[in-house]
Amino acid sequence: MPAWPELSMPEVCCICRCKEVKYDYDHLPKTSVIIAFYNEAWSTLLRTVYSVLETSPDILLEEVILVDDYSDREHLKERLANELSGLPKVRLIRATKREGLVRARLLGASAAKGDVLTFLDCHCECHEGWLEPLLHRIHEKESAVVCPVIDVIDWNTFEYLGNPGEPQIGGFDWRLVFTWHVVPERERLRMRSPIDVIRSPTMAGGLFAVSKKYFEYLGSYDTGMEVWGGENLEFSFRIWQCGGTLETHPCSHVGHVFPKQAPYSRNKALANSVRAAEVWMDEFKELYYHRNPRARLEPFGDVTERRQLRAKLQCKDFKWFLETVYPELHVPEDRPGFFGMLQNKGLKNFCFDYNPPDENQITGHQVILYTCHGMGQNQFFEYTSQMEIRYNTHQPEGCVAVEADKDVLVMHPCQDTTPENQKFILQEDGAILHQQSKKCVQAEKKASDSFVPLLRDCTGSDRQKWFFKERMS
Ligand code: UD2
Ligand code: MN
Repeated sequence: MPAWPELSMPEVCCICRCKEVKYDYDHLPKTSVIIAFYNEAWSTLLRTVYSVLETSPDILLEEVILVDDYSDREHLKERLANELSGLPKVRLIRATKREGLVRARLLGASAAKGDVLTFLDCHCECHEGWLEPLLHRIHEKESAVVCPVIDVIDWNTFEYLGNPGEPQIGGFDWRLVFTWHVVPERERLRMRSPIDVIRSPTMAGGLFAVSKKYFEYLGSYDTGMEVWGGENLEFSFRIWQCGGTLETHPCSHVGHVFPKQAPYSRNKALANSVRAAEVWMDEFKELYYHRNPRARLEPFGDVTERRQLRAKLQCKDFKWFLETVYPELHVPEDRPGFFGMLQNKGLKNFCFDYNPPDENQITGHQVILYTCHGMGQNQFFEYTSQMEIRYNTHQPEGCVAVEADKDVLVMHPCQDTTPENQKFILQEDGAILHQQSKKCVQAEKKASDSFVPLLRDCTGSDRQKWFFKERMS
């Protein structure tokens, strides 16, 4: 039972309640703050360093380790070394070749003397009181990996905007893209108070604290990962499956600049995600490959050692993770022959396509037809045993629907029980019958070169025949 019965819906707290907490500073572990950077701007990098120094109680801060991942911008050379040399507790380590964020962070970790490693991106601003809750939690539970709430720093004005509403937790979709979610009710009921830690299936990746000993026990990072991407989900799966917990502390806030564009190419992200899938996801990796067929062809190197680590630590399987840690995630059925591109027979090379202007607001738009590309993503659909045509690459998922007296196909939110206007019968001859209206889905020309699926009287024509194809052949 929650400890605050006067509230009907248990709340996650705002920063005010946090200020009442008193910490036993003498008994908290000390931390090394590790900041890897590559070609970062001067002002954002220095803002990060100064904010750590100004907001971290001296007794809790062992050192700040900056790791230069072989930057080539002039201001990061001597000028930076000079600036930092006057600062207490700050050390600068330089990689001798480009390592990517995983190995750059590990360079910092191997030099660290603190009991706790606190990783930050190089364009952050720590908020007063950010550090104590993280260290307190790790002191209480060594196998807890704890993230601050990530506040937003405006990418144009660099104003600290904070975080509207309650903190959110991390998830992912079946393309292995990280997603944000509201705290589910089951978690609110588990929390002992509004300022208790919030368990999170995954982390965004950049900002977290972990006991140095526990980090090493868990196998630190997968050093086969290059540049950027994928390591956050890999580490999240590993923490949970191997016996730890991943949490966000609502009292710890750190601002972060979410840039429109990074100062480097992110073309290694796919291979990194494949490594995560290959080591941790068991048979569920197929759901990922179905939605991103390119991933199946991506060379990902050798993961033998990471699989050995999983065996050595006797980690739980991915099914356990999905059921126990992330039950909110819908697990697709992907029955053979019922997922992939949904291609028209009469119009040859045209497929169902859905491309919402905003990835986070995917419902409400019309489904169109587009030249089949075989890359999954916007052309991935699944026909389920619940008679839905699900668009389930993204989170939250969409289901194809027809509104009353309309003939166009639009995307609606999926429901636990399929609403009548979302029920389709995929017949053996390839016809897709909309059950409620008794009409068939037909490929039609909209303008000179654009096509759409529309509901029409069933005629049995080839333009009313459809088939699923997993990939281009
Ligand atoms: C998010 C994470 C980031 C990382 C990434 C997935 C947050 C706030 N940020 O992307 O930490 O987990 O997802 O990989 O959760 N860097 C290097 N060498 C490189 C590339 C990057 O040192 O080759 C540094 C970079 O300067 C920065 C950090 O790694 O300090 C993360 O990179 P980012 O800020 O470009 O990633 P972000 O925030 O978009
Ligand atoms: Mn960042």
